Parts: sequence; structure tokens; C-alpha cells
Amino acid sequence: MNRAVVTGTGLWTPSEGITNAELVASLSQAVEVWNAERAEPIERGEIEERDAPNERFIVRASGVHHRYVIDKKGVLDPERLRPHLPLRGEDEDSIQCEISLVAIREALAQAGRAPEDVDGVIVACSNLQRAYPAVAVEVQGALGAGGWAYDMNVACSSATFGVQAAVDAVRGGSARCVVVVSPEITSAHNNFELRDYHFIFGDACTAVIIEADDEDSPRAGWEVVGTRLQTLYSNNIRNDFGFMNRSEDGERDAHELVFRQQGRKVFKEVCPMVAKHIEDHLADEGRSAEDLDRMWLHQANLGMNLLISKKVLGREASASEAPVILDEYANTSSAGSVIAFHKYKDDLGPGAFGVLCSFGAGYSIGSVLLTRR
Ligand code: CO8
Repeated sequence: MNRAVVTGTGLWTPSEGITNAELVASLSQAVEVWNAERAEPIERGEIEERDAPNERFIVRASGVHHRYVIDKKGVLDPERLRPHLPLRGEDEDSIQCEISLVAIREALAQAGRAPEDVDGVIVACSNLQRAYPAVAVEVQGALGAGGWAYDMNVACSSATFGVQAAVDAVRGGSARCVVVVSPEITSAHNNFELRDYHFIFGDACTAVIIEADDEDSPRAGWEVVGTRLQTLYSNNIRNDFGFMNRSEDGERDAHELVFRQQGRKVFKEVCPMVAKHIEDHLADEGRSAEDLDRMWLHQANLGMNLLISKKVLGREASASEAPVILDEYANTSSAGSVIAFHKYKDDLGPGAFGVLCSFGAGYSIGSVLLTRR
């Protein structure tokens, strides 16, 4: 069996960012108009007035201060509250393909590899912009890679589930160099109309190169010690958008066709599951929490990460042990833990040991134990 090594990572960050203050100002304006337009039914008690957001709540509840988005103007327009994404022709790269190529090229440069060395492409993310042809096959073609390509979606855990698929392929010999890319345009599926959701997400794209080791000249990077996945069905995070919507008979609330969740339940149920998942994974590899130099956790909520890292370590984690990027990026779904890894891995020396871990809708949890060569 081949050893699998993470040899490079890459990141695409949108050029436009939105502060909490800007987001709150835009939604407050939209809420005022929405309520004024429905003053009579609200007065009669037929519908509920919408509440305005505030910045203090957002920071206190989530730790998010800022997010990057693919189109700031559309998201902040109180009459629109979603990005403008001009329709592209079939002969142009799709948006997800275009941003994937940026992240992949950076990852390949870090790995010292060329596009033709790649023989597997997995596009792993929460929302795919079309059904087929697979975005991954488009990326493979645009990159000039060989082998195979496919799309997969396990919501916020897509990247770690993709990494396990890539590691299995490399270990088993069905590929030698696989790229897992996560083009997360969450702003196109976030609900910017309701204060419960508008602050949660941001856009980004990450890429991870996983290669089979070369016995004669060992590859530099982070060797994969082990991977572990877990799923447990829950309705607490849902998005019912799908191809059957247009044929469904019956009433549907438009808010069901974008992201929605019972955030408090998710927080309570998922934190202990994730801590146990990491502890079990470490134990099965003959390791313990004391061996961990770093935890690159999913970036959804600061409180969740503080709680999970505390449960795993038995004490509070330092900023270096559990780096935070959600203050700047917000929740970028499956890209979040990989952004943390991308930005906070190069300061660690040979022998360093860490866990990349994501969690989210499904529920789904994925962990990858890594040691630096
Ligand atoms: N401003 C002011 N008040 C607010 C705001 C706001 N922006 N938002 C909510 N409130 C209000 C609520 O309305 C509520 O008011 P009331 O008491 O009058 O009803 C009050 O504040 C308290 O609300 P909550 O109980 O919801 O507040 P919490 O303290 O629980 O914080 C969080 C909410 C931040 C959402 C928190 O629960 C959390 O982060 N939970 C974990 C969620 C999580 O990790 N989910 C994973 C989601 S990601 C995933 O897996 C899917 C990826 C798919 C990507 C899709 C792209 C779009």
C-alpha cells in the first residue's frame, strides 16, 4: 500500500469583503421596507413582523466580523440580497471551474507539480452550480489533467470526505496525484433576508494535493496518518433545493430552498460528537490529545471551536493550537478547515502532528490526522 502525502494547498479568496456593520445596515433597511409593505397583515396578526439584526449579537454568538463574497454589490443591495452572477456561455469556464483553477494552481506550485501530473480531480463542496457534466470533469479539462474526475457533496464535511476518497485512491494505487478542490460560493445559497442567517457564510475555494509517496525520493509535506468519517441523519441543517422542486405538488416556503438550520440544537449536538470523534480517531492510531500540535477545525462558530478543542485537550487551546480564520472569512462551509490548514501549517517543523476536522449538515464529521515530514 502506498503512503499518502499532502504536498500542497491553495486558496482563492474573493477580492470583495463585507463587514458586519455593512451587512447589518443593508438588512436593517430591507427589514424596514418589508415590514412597512406588510403593515396591515402584521397589524391583524396574520404574519409576523421581521426583526432587525445587530452587530453585537453576531460577534457574540458566532465570532464572525467579516466575510468575503463573490459579489458585494448584489448581496448588500436591500432590494436584492443575493449576488449578481452574470450568466456565462457554455464555451466559457463556469464560475466554480474558474475559482477552482486559481486554488489548484497555487497548490500545484507548492507541491512542485504540473497539471499533467494530476490523475484525479474531486470537486467536493456544499453547492454545485449544475447537475452535469460534473464540474470536476470541466476542471480536469481546463487544467489539462489526466485520469478521472467526479463531484461530491457532504455539505461542510465535503473536503475531508474528499480527502479520504483521494487518500484511498492513492493508497490503493488507482491514482498517484489527486486534487480535492472545494469551490464554495455560499453567498448564492445563503439566506440574506433573515437575521438568523445573513451573517453566517462567506465565499472561498480551497485545493489540496494528495500524492502517493515515492520510495526513491520521498515527497515533502504532510503524511496522512489516518482518516475517519462519520455520519448521523439530522434535519437540523437543511437545504431542500433540488431537481424535483419544479414538479412538486404542494406549498413550499421559499426559505426551504436555501440554507436553514436550528443553530442552537446543532451547536449542542455536534460539539460532543466531534470531540469524541477526534478522541476515538487518535486512540485508534495509538495517539493521544497530548500529541496534538495543532487542530485545524471547521470554521463555523468560535464558541464551537473553543468548546471542542477544550473537550479534546482537557484545557483551553491556545490560538496557535486551534487557529481561527472565521473572524475574517465567516463560515466557508467545507473550505473552512482547509483555509486554517493552508494558512497555519508552515510554521510547524518536521514531526509536528495535527488533525484537520470538519463537521456540519448530515450530520457529518471527517477527520484527517497528519504529520509533517
Ligand atoms: N442579530 C440580532 N439578533 C439575532 C440575529 C442577528 N443577526 N440572528 C439571530 N438573532 C436572534 C434570534 O432571532 C433569537 O431571537 P429570539 O430569542 O427573539 O427568538 C436570538 O437572537 C437567539 O438566537 P439563537 O438561539 O439562534 O442564537 P445562538 O446563540 O444559538 O447563535 C448561531 C446562533 C450563531 C447560528 C449558533 O447557534 C451556531 O453557530 N450554531 C452552530 C451552527 C453550525 O455550526 N451549523 C453548521 C452549518 S454549516 C453546514 O453544515 C451546512 C453547509 C451548507 C453551506 C450552505 C451555504 C449557504
